[in-house]
Amino acid sequence: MTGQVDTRHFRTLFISDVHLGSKAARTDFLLDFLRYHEADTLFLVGDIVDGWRLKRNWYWPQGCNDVVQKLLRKARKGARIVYIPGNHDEFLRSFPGMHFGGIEVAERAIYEMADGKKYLILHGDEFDVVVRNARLLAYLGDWAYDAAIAINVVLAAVRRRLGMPYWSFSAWAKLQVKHAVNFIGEFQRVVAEEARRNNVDGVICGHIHHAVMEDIEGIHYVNTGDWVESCTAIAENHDGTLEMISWQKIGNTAEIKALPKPQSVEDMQAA
Ligand SMILES: [Mn+2]
Repeated sequence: MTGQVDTRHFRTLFISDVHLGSKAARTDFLLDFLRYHEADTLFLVGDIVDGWRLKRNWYWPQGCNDVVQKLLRKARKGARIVYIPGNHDEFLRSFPGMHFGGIEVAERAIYEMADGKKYLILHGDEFDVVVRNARLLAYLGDWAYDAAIAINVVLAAVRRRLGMPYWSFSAWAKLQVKHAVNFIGEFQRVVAEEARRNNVDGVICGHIHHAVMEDIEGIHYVNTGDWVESCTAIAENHDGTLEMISWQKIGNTAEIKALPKPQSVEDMQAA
């Protein structure tokens, strides 16, 4: 099949975990994706730039500039772009409400789809500590849950001060292969619970590099995946329905290229 790929237009697009500045970032696939997909609103759901990686070792090939230019051009042409920082680009968290080049920065957002359903949009790293200590926290109760999230924020800041890399959920989960599925399930459950606390119908997050759309006890849990391995985005159609798009190809063809597996611990730590 070599059929033409037409540009598709959506009400909203959600992408996350591009990790620009890391060698694992698939800027080639992302650029191609952005070429064929337009939206009125584009949410960048965190870890778009890998500030942690860049601080240690500056790596910024032309592909990274091309992605940034493409996004800025979309903003100039009238798309609303909202950047929700993640743990790897948390330097932006100091600037909520800031605008740069037509891009708004917000810590999290509540967004209404065309069908009236409301979604909480956040990156998700604040729940790492809850996932890792799920059993203990369940035993200690609600106060410990809130305290754990607060402590996670402080610990991340301390680690950053000391120049230590951010603890990586997906690298850690991959190393604990036997338990990884449980950890992913626990993350999804905790994030869905946060959506329930916010009285919304669903949640769209990133962080764990595990793209999925599913119902979790009445909450629509949606994860955007990443542009390191899965190369996925979530799109909202004009009727409010959501779909997952996987884009591991280049050029105006239907050819799908196999993605190489991450080569090193460095790549895995991109998460
Ligand atoms: Mn993250």
